[in-house]
Amino acid sequence: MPFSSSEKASISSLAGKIAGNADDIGAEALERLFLSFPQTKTYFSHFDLSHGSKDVRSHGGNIVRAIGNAAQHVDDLDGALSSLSDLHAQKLRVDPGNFRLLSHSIQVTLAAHFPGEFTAVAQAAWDKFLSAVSSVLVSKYR
Ligand code: HNI
Repeated sequence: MPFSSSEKASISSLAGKIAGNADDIGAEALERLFLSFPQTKTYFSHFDLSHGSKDVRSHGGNIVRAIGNAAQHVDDLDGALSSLSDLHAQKLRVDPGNFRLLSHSIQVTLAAHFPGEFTAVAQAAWDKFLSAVSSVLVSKYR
């Protein structure tokens, strides 16, 4: 589904704001994921999952940077996320249901950090964007 120009504006504005703080925002989203949905921790048994750990911060930063890159290519998410899509489908084999859980945790994190900007309209744009990103990341499973 294409993105309207106002959706693109909501996505790129917040993506720009989290880029400078990628490790913090990403670590918080992951911590929320692991606390609210403990079953997701099974994919990270090789990580130190304690609060503020280097593993969680660095992986959180990777996720936020990947989202930032996707935000700059909303009209070509398939192309922008192609190698990440291969990785998640072929190597990591993350159950597709987990992507909704991470998308939710990311949105809660955005709401907590940007209460003024993360309006209902902005959230709808981010929800659409994160579902589109997730669709690409699970598209190569079949
Ligand atoms: Ni995901 C690795 C981005 C959803 C489990 N993931 C990555 C990397 C990026 C990334 C970037 C690092 C790639 C590399 O090393 O080249 N992951 C994303 C994005 C989403 C997502 C943008 C959705 C928005 N990943 C998920 C979900 C799970 C998940 C939902 C499981 C619950 N990802 C992993 C695991 C790794 C991973 C596991 C490997 C981590 C490691 O370093 O060993």
